Amino acid sequence: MLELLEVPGLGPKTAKLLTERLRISSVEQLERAARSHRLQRLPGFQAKKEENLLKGVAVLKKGRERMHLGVALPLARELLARLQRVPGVTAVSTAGSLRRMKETIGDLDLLVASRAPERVRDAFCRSPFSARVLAAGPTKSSILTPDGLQVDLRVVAPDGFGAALQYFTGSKEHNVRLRELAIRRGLKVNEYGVFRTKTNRRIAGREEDSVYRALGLAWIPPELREDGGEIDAAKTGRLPTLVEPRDIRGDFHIHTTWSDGSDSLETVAKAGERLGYQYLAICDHSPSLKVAHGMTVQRLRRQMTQIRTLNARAARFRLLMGAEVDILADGRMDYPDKVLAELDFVVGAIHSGFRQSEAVLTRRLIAAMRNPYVTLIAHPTGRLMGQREPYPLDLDAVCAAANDTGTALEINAYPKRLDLSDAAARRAGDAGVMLAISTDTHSIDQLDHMAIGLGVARRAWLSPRQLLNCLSRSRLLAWIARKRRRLAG
Ligand code: DGT
Ligand code: CA
Ligand code: CA
Repeated sequence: MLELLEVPGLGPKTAKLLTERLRISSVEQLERAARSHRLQRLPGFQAKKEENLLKGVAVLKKGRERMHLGVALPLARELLARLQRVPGVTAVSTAGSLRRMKETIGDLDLLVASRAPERVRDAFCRSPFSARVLAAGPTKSSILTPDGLQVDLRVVAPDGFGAALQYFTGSKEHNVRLRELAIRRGLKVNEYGVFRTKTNRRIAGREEDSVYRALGLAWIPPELREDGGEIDAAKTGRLPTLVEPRDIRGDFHIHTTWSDGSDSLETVAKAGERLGYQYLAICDHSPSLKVAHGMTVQRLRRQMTQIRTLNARAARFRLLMGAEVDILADGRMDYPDKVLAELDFVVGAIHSGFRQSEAVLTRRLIAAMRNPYVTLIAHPTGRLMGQREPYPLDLDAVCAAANDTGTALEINAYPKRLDLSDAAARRAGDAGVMLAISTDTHSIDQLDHMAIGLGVARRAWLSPRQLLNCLSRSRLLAWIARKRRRLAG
């Protein structure tokens, strides 16, 4: 029954009915029964309900097939640290979709340079991460981790590391384009290097950047290698200056024990200071979100007092007084304007009424953006990978309103959200919208999800000037004040 409860939209009552009446205990059995319309024999089961359960199964299966970055990144980090220590290893790197920071990863690809490949293979296949060895050759091995995730390892000679890294980073589509370009220039690219077609002489391959240079291109950051115009941009010197970790001055949308977070204001402040940030915006929930212990106005004001006290002790770092405020079904905010005006930073979020139509949801978000005090729209499409599809939204209209009102849109870095997605964030960025990466942190270890949000921002071709996080504290506050002045008068 527990497995059935993982299906989005399937509650305990239905699960009980399914196990007792139809002896269904797995997601696979449920899918088969729904497809052959056996569920409709149960009391109270209409075709619509059967259809909805099938949709839930599809969402769940999609989430299971591929791992999200929150799982893949730490796993890769640990494996690489282990391989780095094997004698004879001169370089290690991630490759494939993880190096490109795609939002979900099919299998993990790792690349190692070494003159003693057998030692690397043995260390890999005998590590505690290997529950089953699928292949163990001198240059290519594959394992399954105890959680059933596949990891592919390739070991190459040090003088071909760059070419192999380029090749195994992909994407396949990017590599196809690159090979076409090479042929037009009388060259050949493969996993061993760049060669002149006529003489078969190798002209590049030790460093990845030499591969691109040999083809007349600037080095292309892995996050852009999706055949989305990056090769033309590299040819003509129009690659964006992508945002880097060191550009990030702070984080927004942080929860504490005042609502549903697990760390105190003080702990969060210390963690932000340790990260070298100038600011963290504390954004606990508003009263409508009862399940998350939303704060009454009175409690919010008590929290503000405590933040002021903490800030008085800090030297360079500051907590910003904020809130994650529900956007109600009719587009009004869950705190009155005069309370919002007391805050430094206001995140507007939809947490209910996901089934409204596209027109209504779009109007609702735009109404929130017209509020002078709303700084940022959180997780604009509401998706939760493996759990909930995004709700329908007119993204172009939302972007236009964001520009009009001076409101930023969020790239929520929580691994199951990544909302806006890379594609949507690129569209918003192209439309001139200001974006913000927030970790939506509920415990301080999640502040590290910034790296994942940065991956999305980079895949969206974003530069520091397009991100709120890259503003110094005083510029950030000035940016917020401008909207308030313009719309509140
Ligand atoms: P994934 O694993 O589905 O998230 O996506 P990738 O991009 O990691 O794909 P994967 O693991 O099949 O292959 C890793 C990289 O190897 C891929 O990005 C491009 C490169 N590659 C080069 N030639 C080929 C080829 O003939 N087939 C495949 N599948 N990949 C190739
Ligand atoms: Ca892969
Ligand atoms: Ca692979």
